[in-house]
Amino acid sequence: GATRFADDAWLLRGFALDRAPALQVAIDAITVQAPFRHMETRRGLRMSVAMSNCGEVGWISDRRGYRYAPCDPLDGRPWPAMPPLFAQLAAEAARAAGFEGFAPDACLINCYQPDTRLSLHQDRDERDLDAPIVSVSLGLPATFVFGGPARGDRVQRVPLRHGDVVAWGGASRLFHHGVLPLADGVHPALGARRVNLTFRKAL
Ligand code: MD5
Ligand code: FE
Repeated sequence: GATRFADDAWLLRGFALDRAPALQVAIDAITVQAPFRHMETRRGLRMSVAMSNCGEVGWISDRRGYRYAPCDPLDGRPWPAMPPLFAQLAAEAARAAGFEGFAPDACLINCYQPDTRLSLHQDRDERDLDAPIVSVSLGLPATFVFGGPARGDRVQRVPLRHGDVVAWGGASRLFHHGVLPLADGVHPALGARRVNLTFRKAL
């Protein structure tokens, strides 16, 4: 079932579990074309999360800042297409959380290894802030940290495991969030990593 952990924020435990093997095959194919890489921030810091993308546009960061771009800066070619399996899963999860008609055009693929973290931030580079965001967790478990509209708001910790899906919309779409440093471990299917698919309508 779906658990609401904030206004318009829904945790769908195990929603992607039966599709995890197929997702993994698709992720492997995408990351042969567009390998995971550590992007640089505007300030010149290397991000600890390794990233790739599929879809019409991909999220990138470099010394010029953050943006969505149609091509992979590593080779100048368009990002791999979003597999129908991905778009279907994202739309189904959004519907299960009460967001009808979600059609993502961007999927950021985050790869965490032990010690990798994602510091508290907001997602606000997207044009349509009314569209929800759907995130799919695969591999090692992580602790998701979820705050509020202000950076200093108190945070809740939400454990995310292999196959879990979260959908955010409405008010919580712009809330601060992050991921605590990944604990050591080996997942039977994915090895020593967590892979997160973040679906967005960016254009
Ligand atoms: C992750 N990724 O687990 C998360 C999942 C990112 C990112 O945060 O920006 O790549 S997406 C979590 C998310 C998205 C939109 C809103 C909120 C959380 N939220 O309001 O908490 O790699
Ligand atoms: Fe985020």
